[in-house]
Amino acid sequence: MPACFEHTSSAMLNGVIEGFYGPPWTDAERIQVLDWMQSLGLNTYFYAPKDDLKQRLLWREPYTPSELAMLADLRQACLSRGVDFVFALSPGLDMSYASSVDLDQLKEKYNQLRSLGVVDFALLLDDIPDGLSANDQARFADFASAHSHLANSLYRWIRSEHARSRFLFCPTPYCDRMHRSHLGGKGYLEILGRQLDPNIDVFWTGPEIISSEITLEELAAITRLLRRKPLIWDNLHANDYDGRRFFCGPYSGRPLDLRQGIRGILHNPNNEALLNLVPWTTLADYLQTQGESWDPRASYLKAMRQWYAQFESSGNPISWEAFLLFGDCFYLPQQHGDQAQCLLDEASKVFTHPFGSNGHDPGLFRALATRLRDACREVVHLKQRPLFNALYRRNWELREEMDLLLHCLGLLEQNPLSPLCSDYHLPGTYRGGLVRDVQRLLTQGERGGFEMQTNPSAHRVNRPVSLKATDGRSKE
Ligand code: GDL
Repeated sequence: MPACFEHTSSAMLNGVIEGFYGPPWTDAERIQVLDWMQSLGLNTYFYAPKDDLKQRLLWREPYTPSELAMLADLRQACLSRGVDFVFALSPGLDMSYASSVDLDQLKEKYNQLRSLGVVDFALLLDDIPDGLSANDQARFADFASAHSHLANSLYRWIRSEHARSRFLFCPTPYCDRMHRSHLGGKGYLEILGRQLDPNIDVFWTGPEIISSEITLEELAAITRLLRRKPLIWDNLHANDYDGRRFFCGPYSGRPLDLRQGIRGILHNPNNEALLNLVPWTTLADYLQTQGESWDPRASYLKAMRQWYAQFESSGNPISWEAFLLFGDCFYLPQQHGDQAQCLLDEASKVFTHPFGSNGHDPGLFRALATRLRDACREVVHLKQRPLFNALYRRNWELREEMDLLLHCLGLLEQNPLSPLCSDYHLPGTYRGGLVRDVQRLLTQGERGGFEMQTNPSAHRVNRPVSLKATDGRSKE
């Protein structure tokens, strides 16, 4: 281990968090990610996969020699590309904050990484049970004091070996909404701000977990409470909460002046590593822009040009226009790209009025839907099979919907009163499954509220079946 080390990044921490729920990236995916990071000038890779069991649920269990070898290679791959490596543990699911045994076990686990030469660490206490056990209550006045105590102890211990080690901390309330609802107890952030060592960086995701906007003004209050600039954990493109989507829209909703009020931006992306080229290219563009204005769409178009080069098909070429329309269908969580929005608007004009009654010409809708369907057909033939694999599910679903809409348009054009049905979109196999059926019970309005579905037949797609009890008797 070098006696003296320099961080690649002396000031802002900008880079990638592997911090999502779901299968962690493979070695090959991580190398691809790091290659991109290097070429984009992103300086920090943060290892925190929620479902590396030994990172979170089974945090007490040591890594095996082969797991450690993987982490050593990963750290080395970071170093050789000029990227800082940060390692996190998330013991909050069952840790006792008053237990010296637990503290020692935590240190032992961090020590495994220290033995590899890792110097920067994090403690993540997001998404954990909210409150102290009886044992811990006897020792700590509140949750925030327990967390500050733990983070400070670890920080001092880590710094005792390397005076410049970084230590990052994720609090239990990590966005405004959680703060307002007093997650972690009333005054959590204020206590944390007071008690936490001022050199520890604190993560913040903005007004929401998935924040469409983060502004300097909104951060002022939190900066005051934390007594430090927050480090942004950005979930803008995370898709672990909805496996039917991914996001390739631009880094946006963050005005340029935000950069002055934060310690950095670590971006927790799409689970599928290969789908993050545009998010990271635009993030890097945002971070490096010198001027006063930031145009996410222009940055997106530039980044999409680069991504387009990877969409070579073994069949017919995908046109740039079709590729852009495809990307616009998977833009940002709360926003469709322009072309996709246009397609949706045109489709609404066709399918939300009695056909022909509004005198609308369906030509533009047909052209866009056909272009999109054809692009989806070609995505199947991508030369880059890992990219095809990453896109497969969402591509399939999009193509099915376009097929259906175009088919129904054809029926309506023959007879505006025609019943709309398709041999390829049948109940059970199309939009089927328990989750879809359950989703139909409560429909969500634009403002977030839910309405009950009071027509019971509307949500039953399968014929009723009799359930067999496990002892073989028939149950109703
Ligand atoms: C979260 C989790 C994160 C997850 C993201 C999106 C933080 C601090 N934690 O709340 O691991 O990927 O939501 O689902 O953001």
